[in-house]
Amino acid sequence: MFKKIKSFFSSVKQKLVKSSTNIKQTVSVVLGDKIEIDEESYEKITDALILSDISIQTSEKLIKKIKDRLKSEKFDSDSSEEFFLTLINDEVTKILEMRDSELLLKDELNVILFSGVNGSGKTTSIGKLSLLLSKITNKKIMLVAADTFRAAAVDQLRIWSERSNSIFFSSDQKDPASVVFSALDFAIDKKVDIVIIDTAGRLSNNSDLMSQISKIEKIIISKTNKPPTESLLVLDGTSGQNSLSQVKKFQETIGLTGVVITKLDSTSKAGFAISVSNDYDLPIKFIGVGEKIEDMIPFDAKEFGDALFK
Ligand SMILES: Nc1nc2c(ncn2[C@@H]2O[C@H](COP(=O)(O)OP(=O)(O)O)[C@@H](O)[C@H]2O)c(=O)[nH]1
Ligand SMILES: [Mg+2]
Repeated sequence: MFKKIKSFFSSVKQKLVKSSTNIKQTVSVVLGDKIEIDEESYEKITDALILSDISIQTSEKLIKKIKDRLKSEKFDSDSSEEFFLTLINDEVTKILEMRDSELLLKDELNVILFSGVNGSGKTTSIGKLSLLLSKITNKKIMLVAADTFRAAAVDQLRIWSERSNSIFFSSDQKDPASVVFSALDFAIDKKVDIVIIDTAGRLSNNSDLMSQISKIEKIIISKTNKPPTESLLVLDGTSGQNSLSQVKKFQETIGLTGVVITKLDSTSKAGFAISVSNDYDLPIKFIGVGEKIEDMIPFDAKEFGDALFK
């Protein structure tokens, strides 16, 4: 869907440079002029992958796949570093390609629910997405301010709706699920094509937050007779693997269809994205690499692999 404006987006390679430098340097130091990879080298490279915030489970899986391949493929000791990085790149891309990263949109009312903890980048990502969609489709878009916890959050979303020429829905109701209820009535009445729902990331406690998001999902199901078209969890890339526990909690509470990983421009931990996909069986739909609209990039496994390892 976004392919026709591909040149519009920032260069993933440039934005992920902090993450890629680490892995490449280690591989270069470890392999140096080795003519074969010994156990010690494998261990050092595994450590480097883990340090770049790929989970232990995923790092070990990658190394195992590479070992298996080297049983039948000859190790090219003339360009050991490049050869090895190509192997990792290949395996990482295979993992990331297993799940469909394309944003799903149907010819009916689409509901896109955004969830995630406070500050992860939900509102910004929604703003960028509505702008992107308004650029490439003629669909009627509506943003719903269901983060009733903070007044500033409502204004922040309103500004994005103005910039993207989309309909803005907010309400005086304090209960976010009630806001979503009214918003969906309105959307159905006005024949809106895409409803994007912004939610709160912090309530008085975590179980309140989880029951709130679950209630919102139930309202969507009862109003549209199906789960949200997309249910996207937004993760702060700078938290790296620390945010993996959030994935688990949200996944236990609602049916996620994918993740958006933000702030990958300001971290060396981009590797954790591979674990999100591998360990939780979720596609990455977008990555955020800065504050501008061109900095929210539709995820492409090959491009991501190349940015980290090529
Ligand atoms: N560098 C960078 N900053 C981001 C990105 N996405 C969001 N932010 C910033 O993160 C902060 C929190 O974002 P916000 O959308 O308000 O988070 P929310 O609480 O989840 O709605 C804001 O200052 C955003 O500008 C990104 O991809 N890169
Ligand atoms: Mg917000």
